[in-house]
Amino acid sequence: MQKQQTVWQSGNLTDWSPATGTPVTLDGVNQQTFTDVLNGPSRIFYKVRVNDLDRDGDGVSDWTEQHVLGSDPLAANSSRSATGVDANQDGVVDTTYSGDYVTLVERLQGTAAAGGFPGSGSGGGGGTGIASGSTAISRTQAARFLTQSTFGPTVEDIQAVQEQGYASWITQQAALPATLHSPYILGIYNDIRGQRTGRGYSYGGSDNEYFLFGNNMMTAFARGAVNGQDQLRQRMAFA
Ligand SMILES: [Ca+2]
Ligand SMILES: [Ca+2]
Repeated sequence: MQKQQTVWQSGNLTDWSPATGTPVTLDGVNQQTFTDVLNGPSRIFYKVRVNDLDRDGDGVSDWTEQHVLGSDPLAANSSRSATGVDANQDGVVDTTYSGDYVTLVERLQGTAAAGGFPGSGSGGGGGTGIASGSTAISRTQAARFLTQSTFGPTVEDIQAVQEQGYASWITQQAALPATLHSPYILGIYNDIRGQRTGRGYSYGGSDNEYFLFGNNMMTAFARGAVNGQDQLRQRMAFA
């Protein structure tokens, strides 16, 4: 059983309390019968709450402990010791999280070396023997990486980094053909000498003695930065 069902009762739909009575198990199904409800002196409302079973109360469901973390569903700190958290970083521990919950959060974020559990100071996770997950890249980590290596993370890039890993993504980026500025410059040069249909550049002078402003070189770079697939190369050029 991975779920916990509880029956609650209320007389006014606002104040709820656990319903009295003891369920019985019949053919593997928990049942509870309430008597004298319909003809009682006042109305009573009932509702059923279904929660993930968390027998050790560490904030991690039994199912997750057994099938994801491999931790003990009957011991709150089976994977590591409890960790104090100083969320506002004023030097005072605000609350304490159970060790298994911290392990779950680290699993979601990636390992301590690459991200870790916020507030755990030393980075946590070391030497606890918690298996695997060491190569998992969280969306947060991927986004942080892409903020540094591109002109902004996209959903597609985050997915790619998560799937490929950092090194493979960099290798792939390096192999992409370079987004060159010269085709754009040549394009507007040809345009100004011809039909002048382009609106994406600026020029001065007269019809016969025209010239391209120097800032067209800057827009060539910006176009590459925004549209180029070789984001890493463009970002390095920018740096
Ligand atoms: Ca638990
Ligand atoms: Ca546990």
